[in-house]
Amino acid sequence: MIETPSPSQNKPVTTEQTPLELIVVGAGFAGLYALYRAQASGRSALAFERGGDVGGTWYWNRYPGARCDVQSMEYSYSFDEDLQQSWDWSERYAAQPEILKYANHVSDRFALRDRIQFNTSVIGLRYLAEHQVWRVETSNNDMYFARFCIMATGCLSSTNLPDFEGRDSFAGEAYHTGQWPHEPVNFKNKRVGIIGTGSSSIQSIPIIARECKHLTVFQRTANYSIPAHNGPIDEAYAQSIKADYQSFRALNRQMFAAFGAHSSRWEESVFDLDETARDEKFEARWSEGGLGFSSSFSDTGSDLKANQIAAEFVRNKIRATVKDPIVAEQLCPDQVIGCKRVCVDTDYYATYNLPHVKLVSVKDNPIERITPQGLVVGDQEFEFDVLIFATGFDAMTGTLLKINIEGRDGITLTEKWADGPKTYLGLCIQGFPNLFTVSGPGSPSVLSNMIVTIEQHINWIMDCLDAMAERSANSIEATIDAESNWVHSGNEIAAGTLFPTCNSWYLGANVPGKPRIFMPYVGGFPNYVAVCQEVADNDYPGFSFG
Ligand code: NA7
Repeated sequence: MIETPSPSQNKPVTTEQTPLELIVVGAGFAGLYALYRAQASGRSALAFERGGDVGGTWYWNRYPGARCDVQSMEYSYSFDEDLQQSWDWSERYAAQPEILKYANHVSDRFALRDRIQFNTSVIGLRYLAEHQVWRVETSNNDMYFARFCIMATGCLSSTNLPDFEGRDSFAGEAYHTGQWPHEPVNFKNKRVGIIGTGSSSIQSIPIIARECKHLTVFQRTANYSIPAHNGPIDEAYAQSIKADYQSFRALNRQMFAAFGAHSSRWEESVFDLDETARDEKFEARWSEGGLGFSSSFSDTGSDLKANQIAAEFVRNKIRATVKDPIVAEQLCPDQVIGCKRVCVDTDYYATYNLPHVKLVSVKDNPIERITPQGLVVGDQEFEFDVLIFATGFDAMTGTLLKINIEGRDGITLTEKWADGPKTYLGLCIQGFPNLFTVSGPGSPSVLSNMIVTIEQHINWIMDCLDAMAERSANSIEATIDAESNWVHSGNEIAAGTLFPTCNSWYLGANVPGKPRIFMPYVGGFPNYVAVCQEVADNDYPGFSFG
């Protein structure tokens, strides 16, 4: 039964006739900024958060070594000068605890907590066309009404736990990296198995290996990883950024992925140089480390032959690091570099030189079943005390589709997206008026610096609400034509890149049965912002108002 909530700041009584202005789903970086903007503009707002506190992705992903792959000076909010001046990052790449501390700091500084219900999932959203409001049902059996919904649900917020036979029969300790316990996990004298070699695994393996008795890594697809060269933040560098932070932010917003303005990148083609000169440049880029390696030259991110040269450079680094040549070859990826998200590591490949670390390829011989003792691959049985699923996420759409979202005319989001996600600008969905997605499919999202994208999205949404107020509109909805054109042009841009050439989570290929659609907008952050701005400046073509 749905109960009437008792009145309080974070449990307001609402009705169809007296709705809140905004419901925000999620209290990660997107939800927090949405609340901040709502508060600053005097809009009533309430957020629901599944976790026990703020932070979203950084609340859940507490596995050993969890760290952002975008540098600290770039991965932070830019909306408040005092905030960005007063916060000091301790490392070049911030670790999860520090990012979570930052999310908490922002929540306290701007008094956002009062408007968040923690440990509360939104389980149903239904658009009541006759009232032009959304009815929101929560896991606490409460019900609220709001004019607008902002889905700040994150892109990597629904874990992917493959349906291995006997998966739940394991009798030891089992963890997923994306739902890591809050208490430290003790690996001392334990035999540990880890499934998956994506970023979460690549970050945690070197740390777990230092502590455990034996570590076995089950790899289906080898991944490219570039050294982070992490360390304490260079104070002089941090101060030089802070001296004119807004210019640094502006420079980064001009970058394809809204970060990396200070990283080396060459205008010339990889084919303009002879092998020696080319390798010197790759070497310099490798020494710098970080995500941008795969697009060091003008064509390494876009031309297959150029890309293969960059890929071979990394493979040679792996061969030079890993002493056992068989293991080294197993660790050498063969897909396009960058078509799966490149990883950024500290000592990942070198960890395989430790005598107690073993790599098992499950590429041709998949994991057959999980047993109470461990797992079985072919005729080999492995026994563990701890089994870690570093198997990733049902990315970008997983969390949205878990909520029963019913739009205008009773159509559900699950029905609407049966063949893959469709949005206009990655912000709105035809048939779902007054509902906005943040960093959703069709936006630069995971191909960009998420905090920059989040600020851009929320700013656009708030401007849109102002524009609606000016024209006394109660509802906004994407038209079917605008949505189709956006999806079509997004697919066309993606088809012209190297991105769809491998089985990545960008494509939904990691989740059995998920439609294979390249989900993020791949035209680059600056182009995306220009289109969004043009739409706003020209009275919102592609939208209908009611
Ligand atoms: P990822 O990058 O999706 O990695 C998941 C890993 O788990 C990847 O190596 C998968 O292999 C592997 N996997 C998934 N299912 C299976 C099965 N059934 N058998 C064996 N191996 C499997 O997730 P992460 O959490 O590491 O990183 C997510 C993002 O967070 C990352 O890109 C950064 O943006 C931060 P596959 O490659 O599918 O063959």
